Amino acid sequence: MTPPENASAPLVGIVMGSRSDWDTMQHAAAKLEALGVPHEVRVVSAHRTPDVLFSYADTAASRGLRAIIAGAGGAAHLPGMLASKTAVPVLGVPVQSKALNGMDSLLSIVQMPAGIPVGTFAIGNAGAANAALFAAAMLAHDHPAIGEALAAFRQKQTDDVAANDDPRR
Ligand code: RP5
Repeated sequence: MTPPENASAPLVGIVMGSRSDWDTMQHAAAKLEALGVPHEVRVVSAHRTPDVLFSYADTAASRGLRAIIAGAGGAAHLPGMLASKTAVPVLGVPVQSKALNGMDSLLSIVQMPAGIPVGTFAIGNAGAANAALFAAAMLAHDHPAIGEALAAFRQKQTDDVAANDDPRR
């Protein structure tokens, strides 16, 4: 018999290349929190802690993670390297870099050669928030409470626009 799933075990891992990415990646965490998606947050650098990256990827599926949201800036190898080491879907968030405004991050993450996909989101805060909403959508079928929270979020967003449709008010 399959043991019951631990309701508080993280389903989504949020990882980032540096603590300096948290300003951006906190928007993913906030959305997951609001939707009641169990998640964890870690700094894992492809360049500075490659062994940690490998072990994080190696254990992701067996620990119950169903999606990894990976944010990085500059030569942003983290999402692609994670994807190369785990079958857990990786959602990449290009962090806005100082030198090139995040174009470097975006191209590093989005231009994966065929064979190892990384879902790539917008540069910066919007990308982090949308990666979380996407992860929630991936989980919705198997976790109805997450699906209901996501539907309620979307309905409220729609209602807010309708209730404020005159920009002069
Ligand atoms: C990347 O280098 C990180 O993802 C971060 O966006 C960027 C700069 O890192 P720090 O020098 O701020 O640690 O690996």
